[in-house]
Amino acid sequence: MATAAYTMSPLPQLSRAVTDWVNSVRELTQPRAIRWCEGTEAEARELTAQLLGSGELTALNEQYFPGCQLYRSAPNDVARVEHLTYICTRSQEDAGPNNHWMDPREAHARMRELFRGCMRERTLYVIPYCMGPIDSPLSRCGVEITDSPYVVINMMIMTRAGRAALERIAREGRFVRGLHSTGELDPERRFIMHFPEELSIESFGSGYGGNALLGKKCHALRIASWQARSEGWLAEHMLIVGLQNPKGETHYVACAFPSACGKTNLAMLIPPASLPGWRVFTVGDDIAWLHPGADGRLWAINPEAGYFGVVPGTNPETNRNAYEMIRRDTLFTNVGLTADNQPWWEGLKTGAPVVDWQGRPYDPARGPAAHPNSRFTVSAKRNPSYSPHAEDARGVPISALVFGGRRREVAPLVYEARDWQHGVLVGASVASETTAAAVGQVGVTRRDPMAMQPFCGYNFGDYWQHWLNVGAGLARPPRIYHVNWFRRDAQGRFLWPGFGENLRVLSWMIDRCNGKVGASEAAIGRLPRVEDLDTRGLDVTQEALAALLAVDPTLWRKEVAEFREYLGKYGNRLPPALLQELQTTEARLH
Ligand code: OXD
Ligand code: MN
Repeated sequence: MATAAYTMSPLPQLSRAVTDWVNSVRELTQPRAIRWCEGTEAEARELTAQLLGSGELTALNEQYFPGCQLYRSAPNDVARVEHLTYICTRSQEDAGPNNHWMDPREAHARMRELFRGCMRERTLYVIPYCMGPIDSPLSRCGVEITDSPYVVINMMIMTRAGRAALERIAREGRFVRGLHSTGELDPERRFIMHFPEELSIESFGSGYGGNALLGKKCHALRIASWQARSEGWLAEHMLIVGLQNPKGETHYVACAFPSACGKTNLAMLIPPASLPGWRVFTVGDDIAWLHPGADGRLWAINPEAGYFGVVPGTNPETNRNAYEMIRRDTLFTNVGLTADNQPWWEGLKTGAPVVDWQGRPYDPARGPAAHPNSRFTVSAKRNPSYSPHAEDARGVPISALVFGGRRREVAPLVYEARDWQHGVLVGASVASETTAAAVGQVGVTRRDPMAMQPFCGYNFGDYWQHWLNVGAGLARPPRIYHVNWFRRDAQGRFLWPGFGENLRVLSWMIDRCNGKVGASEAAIGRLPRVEDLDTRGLDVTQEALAALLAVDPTLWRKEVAEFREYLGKYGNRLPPALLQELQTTEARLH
């Protein structure tokens, strides 16, 4: 909302605080030029043309993928680096055992040495951005300084970037400062530092995704989770989806799953033909900011404006909306190429790769054509199921919160927490098999409370207490669930078809919220009986359904004992109410 006074001003004149900071960074980093981002389409086109000209981007087949480009990252820079990601609070305990910690003075000193003169032959870009609808009181702003034009074009898709954001910063007088340089892409000189007490981020040595697009994980989760605690709301690793039932009632559900567990697919779910009359609307696919509303409900906005999604596996059966969405005006990173210059990835049922993600002739002996963490960056407006309420300033009201993980066994298809306090325990107990979204071993089960292990900007003990406080203040709290789409049988086969069929589970939750359907009491919470699920047209045997809804007390006693041991790390920061809930569950299991 540009005001007349602002409209004609050059950007550096809008906010003294931003300009002072840019000047101090210029002195430190010594760029050849400075460029402030207006956020216009013409500017995005010009930058893209520049990157195409320099060979950093490759244009894709214009007939089948109009307006699409390919970017190849350095082969040693392909995922988030959790082991090099730090929370730098004055007290180590405030960062908690869930984070790597460094003293802020030491971190600043190290980073200053890395940043000194690092932009000498480069342009410094200033990207003012707003996380959330530009006119929403729930949104928060930041400014990223970077020397990577690839980061700029990503940020212009993923956030509301440019003049309007800077005008808002000028009005509000506060913003998150994010300083980024790709450095030399040396993994030995790579750090992603967060200073929640200063609302600032310093990232050096990576140009990839969450390490470099500072609005996303660094701001909208790590720094925002800290901000949210002091302001009474929640910043969560959750998709937001609107589900309209055949009667025309829409319920919004927010779901927290670890990275690469299908959040984007669930957010864009296509109802199966055997469930006619349902419609699904995407509000967000990765991050939700949840604010208590005056009506006692929880209201959510998606702070992002685009999707930075995992490409492999995307096809018309797994996610038709995403498949259609990424066929134009999309930036691909680290996918393979076909002979006629179309992007190619594993799980795409058509075409064949001739070039792999590193630009080499494709040879299956060298691994997949597309990197398992290859990504698309695309505007949310390209999503055929984009919700008409995704831009609402007040957000959307949340009926249910869902936690989940990727578990071969133990966790049933779905269960419901008894109340909010029990729901916090359920969320805290999430564990999941790791994926390629972060550097490290893939497929090992790790604790990932609320799917926030890599993203919570402070001590989990304090975070769970904050969750309890937020719930205690809600007159009409959402119900809380846990799901597991990834249960397998003894032969290792998935028991549940997933994808569109997940709507059957979500529909049970909505009916629970409306008081229309039953459940059976189990030690861990409430589960649907087979007859409570809408199984019309579902191709799953009765035995498989029974296995999916089974709770094995022996496995669960072991699970809960491991969880108790894990919680021990949080010592006296652990909320007593959470321990009480754990005791209740233990007693029920014995
Ligand atoms: C992501 C992640 O990129 O969670 O969304 O890793
Ligand atoms: Mn994510």
